[in-house]
Amino acid sequence: MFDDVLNRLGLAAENSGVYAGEWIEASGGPVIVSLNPATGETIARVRTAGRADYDRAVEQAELAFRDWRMVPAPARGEIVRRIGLALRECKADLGLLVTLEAGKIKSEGEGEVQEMIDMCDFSVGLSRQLYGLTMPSERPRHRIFEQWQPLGPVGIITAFNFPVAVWAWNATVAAVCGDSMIWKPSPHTPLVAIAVQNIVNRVLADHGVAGFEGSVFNLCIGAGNEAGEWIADDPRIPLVSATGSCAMGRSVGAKVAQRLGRSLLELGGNNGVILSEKADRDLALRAVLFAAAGTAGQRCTTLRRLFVHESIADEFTKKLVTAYRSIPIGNPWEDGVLMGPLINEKAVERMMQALETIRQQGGEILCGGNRLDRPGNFVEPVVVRARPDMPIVAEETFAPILYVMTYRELEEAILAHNAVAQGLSSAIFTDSLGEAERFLSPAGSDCGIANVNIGTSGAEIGGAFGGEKETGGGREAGADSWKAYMRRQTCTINWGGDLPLAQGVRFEVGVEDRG
Ligand code: UN1
Repeated sequence: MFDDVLNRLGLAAENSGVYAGEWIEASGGPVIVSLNPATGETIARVRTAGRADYDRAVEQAELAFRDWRMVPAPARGEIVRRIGLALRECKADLGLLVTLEAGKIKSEGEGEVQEMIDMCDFSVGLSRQLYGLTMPSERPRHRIFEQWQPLGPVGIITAFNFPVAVWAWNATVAAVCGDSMIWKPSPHTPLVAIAVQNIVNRVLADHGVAGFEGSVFNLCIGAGNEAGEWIADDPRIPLVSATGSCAMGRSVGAKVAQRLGRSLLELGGNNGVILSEKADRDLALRAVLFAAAGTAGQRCTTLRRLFVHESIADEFTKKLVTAYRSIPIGNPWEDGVLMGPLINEKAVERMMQALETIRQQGGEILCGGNRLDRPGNFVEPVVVRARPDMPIVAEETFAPILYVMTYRELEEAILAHNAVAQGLSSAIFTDSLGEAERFLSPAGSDCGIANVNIGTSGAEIGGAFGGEKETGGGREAGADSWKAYMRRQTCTINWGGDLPLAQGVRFEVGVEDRG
């Protein structure tokens, strides 16, 4: 049905999943099938990497790094600028492919490509702003400064739910920082990764920096977790940036730490909103709907826990349930649809198990929770009346389940809000300056993202993205996240003829000519 889109993005019925300077045969792993989660139909097949295929890709990244690091950063930025231009041209096609493969609604599919474009623009600017500080030296005729050097091949592990934007968070920044890379996407969304690689290849073929070996951008699609483990264990890869579940991060983080490598982890969230009685409730209702049911509850920033002031809880919950029942669910490429399917059958099963556990733990399901009687992985979004002490509330179920709880004092709400292992995104809805500032104070939200009068999801790329505690502590995208992709070097230059030592230490050896 969408064959022309696939054609334009360079996809065939069966594709190689490994790019190592060229698309290679990739015979080491099994052939995987990309399914449209809205229909259950096969979109295309992908041959996945075995160890030898992976090694070829890393070798290409290593080779390219030697030359890429010597290309001036603004010239690297120029390549990224051209990638941004190419993405603008294929925004509709690539966005639609995200919709077909990940099940996101059309505007969100295109939004992801927009996020990639934004990252390109940001990184181009960054390519002239990889600033190092200069410090005054305590010694005469000395200068101290720090500079940021390229790091090496970066491993990029991404999840199905932001299958291309998260690549851009990492790849565009890594590229201007002078790093080459190897990308391991989710096996649920291999086609969008191949399409992105094709776009990058086209740009490099037309405008690449001539005369160097290897390949800066490489792709290695694995059938399961293996390829991620190869990256995590590989001392040739000084930085592993991984986005996904806490379980994945724990495994990858431990392996990278074992070899004393560097990891940048962006893991699960269990994001909360505090809704004060002093808030604009209509605004809050709209924000809660997008944050909790948008992307079918499959963002790491999805709102999962809503703490409502007890004085407005009944009225707000009633409105919420009415709104939930009117969310249009359906084929994500159709206009007007706001909620598409879950990514796969397993995700539906996990959601159904979670609903069972919720009932057992005394949660009251106020609406939703049925699987739709049609092909694809469609479910109704769920509102649950819950208590913060229900164990399941502390878990991240990657599905549209919203726990509504009540509070009396703000302090109590903040405590309950912070009482989970994850620390990604959070928000308060209030028109009280005092309440808002309390939420943003050191004794407030403990998350990497803390918002006021705006939901937990849908962050812009300009700010650093990531979270604390079991979310992993990494920061990607904007602000000064680039520093993770470079090595810091402190340099002291002595331009005088003497050799004074720091801290006044004296170390004089009688070396003068005694004749
Ligand atoms: C994720 O779910 O992995 O803030 C990332 C947001 C998006 C990124 C989510 N910009 O919801």
